[in-house]
Amino acid sequence: MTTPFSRLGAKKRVEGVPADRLPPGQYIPRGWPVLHYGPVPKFKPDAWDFRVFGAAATEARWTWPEFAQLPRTEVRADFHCVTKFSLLDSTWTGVATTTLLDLAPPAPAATHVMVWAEYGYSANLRLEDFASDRSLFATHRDGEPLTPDHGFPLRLIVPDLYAWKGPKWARGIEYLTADRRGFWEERGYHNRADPWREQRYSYQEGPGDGPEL
Ligand SMILES: Nc1nc2c(c(=O)[nH]1)N[C@H]1C(S)=C(S)[C@@H](COP(=O)(O)O)O[C@H]1N2
Ligand SMILES: [Mo]
Repeated sequence: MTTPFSRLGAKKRVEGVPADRLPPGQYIPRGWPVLHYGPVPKFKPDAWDFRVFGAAATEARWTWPEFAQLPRTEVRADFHCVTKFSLLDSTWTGVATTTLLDLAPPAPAATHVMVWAEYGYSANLRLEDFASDRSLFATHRDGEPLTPDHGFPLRLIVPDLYAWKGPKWARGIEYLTADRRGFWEERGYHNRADPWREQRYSYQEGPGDGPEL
């Protein structure tokens, strides 16, 4: 019998977490760390919009009141940061990526997306990873609105990839007809970012994993 979440020192918990829940090299910290590059943007509801552009069948733009009216979904999922902390069992609520794909579909030639956030942060994803029925633009975690440092009002959650693939303070989707590296993918992180295959760094990439650096 295993004790769930027995402690390894004061902050690193690994024992007792079922092996199929914690990808290799990850641990459970206390609380929910805040991690990002640059300052926390201030939400300006009147200026905020969410745009779909690039290789789109038709471009789309939602203001904050419009976005807030979109159909909502709930996903229970874990979250894995490449710096090795994992957050298990969160309930995320927000707008499914599949809903946005239906409302503002890509052109047939689109293969990838770039998700854009405040201050020019970006993350690229294969269209199929973005379109997973577990991926969503979240406004809430465990019933509470996101706090500003965790991405309020909107962040992408892609449970099956490392968390840098989920921009906080998301503002738009660019459909791409060829893959292009996002912010961290240009700076040494793996283009694909599957935590179960421990795809942390770009030097681990094989042929076909990403565009030339
Ligand atoms: N806009 C933006 N989103 C971002 C980042 C960032 O630097 N800027 N960092 C990513 C990384 S590396 C991680 S691990 C998660 C951290 O989210 P958290 O601070 O809510 O734990 O946000 C991701 N989203
Ligand atoms: Mo991260």
